[in-house]
Amino acid sequence: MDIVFATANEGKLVEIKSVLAEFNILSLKDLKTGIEIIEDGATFEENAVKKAQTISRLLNIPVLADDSGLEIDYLDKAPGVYSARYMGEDTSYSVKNSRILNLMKDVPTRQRTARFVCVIAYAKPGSETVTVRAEVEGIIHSRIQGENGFGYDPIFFIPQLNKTTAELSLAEKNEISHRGKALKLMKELLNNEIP
Ligand code: ITT
Repeated sequence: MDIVFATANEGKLVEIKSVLAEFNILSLKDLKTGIEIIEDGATFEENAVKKAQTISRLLNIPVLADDSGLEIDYLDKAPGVYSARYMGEDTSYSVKNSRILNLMKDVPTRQRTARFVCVIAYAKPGSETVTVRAEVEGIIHSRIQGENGFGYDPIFFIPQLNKTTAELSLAEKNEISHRGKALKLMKELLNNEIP
């Protein structure tokens, strides 16, 4: 079964395709709609719903969308919903991550708490849009560490695993991550509850 996932983020897509392996996932790049969705919501929910509904209405088919980001408590939950645009959309993550580490360089471990948040929305023509949310707690690491994943993974450290999420395999990250957990919740909805 084909499922449209309204994302252009390749890092997300790798994780999405791995968890939703029984579906054929089509991304915004596959659809070539050329449409740019302005993510102007104040919450992850608003942005995920807007992305899913915009593409669902345009194509008149069911569509999934993910809005996610990193909340750093010491930075008043920034970058939060602005995670992709933080310090400029075109700034590389090695620069963004280094700058965050620099902003936090004298901050003790107990004040370095952070979480990744993921909201996935499912919009279907003629039905109420549904959302699921999941989070994973961690701390901002003292250095860039790990090669896997994408975005802020090399600075997001999970003390229980003694690793950053950039040191986890795809399967390990999906097991514990905000997106992995949200995708599993959405998969249950798709398989059981949504007519
Ligand atoms: P789409 O809207 O096309 O899906 P995007 O990258 O613009 O792609 P978001 O607006 O949801 O997506 O921004 C999410 C940002 O949060 C993403 O670009 C990363 O910087 C960060 N992020 C989210 N999940 C992450 C993860 O699992 N690992 C590392 N960084 C993550």
